Amino acid sequence: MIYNIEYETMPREALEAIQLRRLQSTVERVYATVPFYRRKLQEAGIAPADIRSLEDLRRLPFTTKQDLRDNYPFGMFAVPMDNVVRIHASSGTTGKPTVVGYTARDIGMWSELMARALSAGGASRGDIIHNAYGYGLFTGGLGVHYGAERLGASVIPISGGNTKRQIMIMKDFGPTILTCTPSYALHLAEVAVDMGLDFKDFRFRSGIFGAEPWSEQMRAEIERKLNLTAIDIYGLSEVIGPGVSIECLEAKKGLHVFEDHFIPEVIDPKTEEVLPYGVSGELVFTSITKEAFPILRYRTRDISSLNPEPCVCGRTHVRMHRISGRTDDMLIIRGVNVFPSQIESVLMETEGVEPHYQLVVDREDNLDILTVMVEIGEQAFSDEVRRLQDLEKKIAKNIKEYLGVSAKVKLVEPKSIARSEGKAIRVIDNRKY
Ligand code: DLL
Repeated sequence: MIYNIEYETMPREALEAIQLRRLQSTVERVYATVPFYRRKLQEAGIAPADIRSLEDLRRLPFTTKQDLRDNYPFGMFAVPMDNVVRIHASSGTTGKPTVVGYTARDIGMWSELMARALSAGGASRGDIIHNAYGYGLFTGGLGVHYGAERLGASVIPISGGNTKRQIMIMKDFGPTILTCTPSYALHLAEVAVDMGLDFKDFRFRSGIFGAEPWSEQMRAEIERKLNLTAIDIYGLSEVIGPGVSIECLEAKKGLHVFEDHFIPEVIDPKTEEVLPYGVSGELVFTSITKEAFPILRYRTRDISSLNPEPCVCGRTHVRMHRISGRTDDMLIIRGVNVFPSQIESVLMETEGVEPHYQLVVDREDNLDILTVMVEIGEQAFSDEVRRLQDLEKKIAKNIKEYLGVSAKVKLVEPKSIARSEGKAIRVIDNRKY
């Protein structure tokens, strides 16, 4: 079902007129209220009045994760803190997270977009939504939650983890829509089998899965094992959280971008030139309605392409291809974004450890397992076993505390990690998507 017929099926011309008006007012507002944007625009020689058509979007400077980091924590907010009612965060490239804020109106807009998304994925008022995205600083849990309530569905705010209890609740409460990461969906299916239960006996119709990369093969496996229709949902904290785009139940072919709120572009990551429809490159988003944290031309590092062809579902919003990779080295481990550089900073703060390490990522029972192999110095290597085990534990604890992700730490002999002539190979990802 289409939640907002007027906006989701708006003819292109009318949609573009709204986009232009909203873009102009966003540029005016950030110019007036965010010193970072004013400086960037001035450096590029652009005044807000220069934005006369949607084509002029290309003249605006890009925004990157580094810019957010430089303005940590609240430097890019466009309203006084008095008007900020919610703060979320996700991992930055080094120690500090990427922080975003929302006004009450932003939360209202986001709830509407998530109601639209859930609706596109097959949910409606009568549904019970089992929401196993994490609640907290991560945008997944609360994003889905507010959308589910806006839709008028019943939401079970179960959050992540405690899998056996989740299965018991599924059996007893009879939820009809499942929301979680695709890898957790497969893990749930396995645990159910271990408990002597089968998803065929549950009442799920649709699952709305995202927050990490997955593939058509994985979709087929999830649909078979969980006995439901699997829908891809995409989003990122910097733009709003989940609810930037979603597949429709009718086509399941590309994710409709909510273009009345976000303008997508695809660029060549090297030349930064805008690429035509159908060509794969880096996704860039501009928010055109957000108040607390508007963002101009945010470089997502996610790889995709855009398809403007009409869709059988009737929505007129452009579709993005499912994410096929990233242009940087960010890993997503059990839904947590992790940069190798963050692990490196933890290691570098630990005495006795050498700056040679490798991250190995595996998927066991559909759960991501991160193993950090670290070389230790000759001195430490001659220590007793117990001391080495303590060191492993200490590093694992620091990684957990610092990054929020569990890792197995393995100390290895001096000089045993292969040296490379060029770029060090820091990551071995054995997961099959
Ligand atoms: O993952 C928001 C979200 C929550 C999306 C729940 C969907 C469902 P971040 O933690 O900021 O936000 O991570 C954003 O996750 O740049 C992508 O690399 C990746 N990602 C998100 N959705 C998908 C997807 C949330 N459907 C980063 N397919 C993004 C592939 C995805 N990658």
